[in-house]
Amino acid sequence: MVNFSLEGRVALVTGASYGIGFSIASAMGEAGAKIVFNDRNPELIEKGVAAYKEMGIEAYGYICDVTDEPAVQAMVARIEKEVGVIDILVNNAGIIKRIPMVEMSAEDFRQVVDIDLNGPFIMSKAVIPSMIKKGGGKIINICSMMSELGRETVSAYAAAKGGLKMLTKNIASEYGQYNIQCNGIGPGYIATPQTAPLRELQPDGSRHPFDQFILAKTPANRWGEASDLAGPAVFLASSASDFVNGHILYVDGGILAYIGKQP
Ligand code: NAP
Ligand code: GCO
Repeated sequence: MVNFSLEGRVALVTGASYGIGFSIASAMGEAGAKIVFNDRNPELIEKGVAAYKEMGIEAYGYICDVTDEPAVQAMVARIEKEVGVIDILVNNAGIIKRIPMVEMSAEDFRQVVDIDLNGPFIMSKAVIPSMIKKGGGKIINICSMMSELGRETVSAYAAAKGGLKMLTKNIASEYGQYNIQCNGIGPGYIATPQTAPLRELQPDGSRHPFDQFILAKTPANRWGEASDLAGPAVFLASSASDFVNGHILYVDGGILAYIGKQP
């Protein structure tokens, strides 16, 4: 019988006080996992714990910036002591800065790559040794359409998410022998705070041009919801996907398959 249960497993989802991370962590909690999450902001940790509680999920929140290696190492050691060895890591924390490349400072470019690519490296490096000792584990990296495609103003984000796709394949290659599966989820355009600026109503009440553009590019003719990512994440976290490794699962309503509706 195919097993999608996460009973008895500890899942750490980074940046999961809200947004996609919260949706993925909630679904994993409903599938039986013990939920651990981190955020940089103490207020958001409190809000997040309360929001999980409202869903009947007892989540453990830790204040930690995924780019701070000593803090990440300390957080993972605390989690192992207080909750248990991490069986499932979801590298979800991420930012975007939408600036034309030639106007973007090296500092801004570095910050996006630091959080979106170095962060998943630091987090994965911290959890893999205990996964090996325990006999296996699951790492899920939240990639993006920009792991495959570019567009104006998102050079740093696309570079980071393209790198995250290859980091996913490399972790799969290097640690598959220890029964660790590392896969990616590539969300399409999802309605979260991160994309709110792209969906703002115009002064005349019409939809944002980018909003209309995405609808024309999406066969499903809608923006994704964070809940659309829950099932794919539980699948990749469960033993149902034990022979899936190094794969990026695009959850995009069909954007990558479609040339776009004729204007
Ligand atoms: P979001 O609403 O902006 O949430 C991002 C989360 O990451 C927040 O909780 C944020 O916490 C946290 N975070 C940021 N930097 C961090 C750091 N250095 N250390 C720890 N936590 C940090 O974004 P989202 O839309 O849910 O996206 C989540 C992931 O999906 C990101 O990796 C994003 O690139 C990816 N994604 C999003 C879409 C989309 O359309 N929304 C599509 C494809 C991929 P703070 O509040 O403290 O900043
Ligand atoms: C953008 C959007 C996208 C989405 C997502 C698409 O400005 O183009 O923010 O990058 O966040 O990554 O998969």
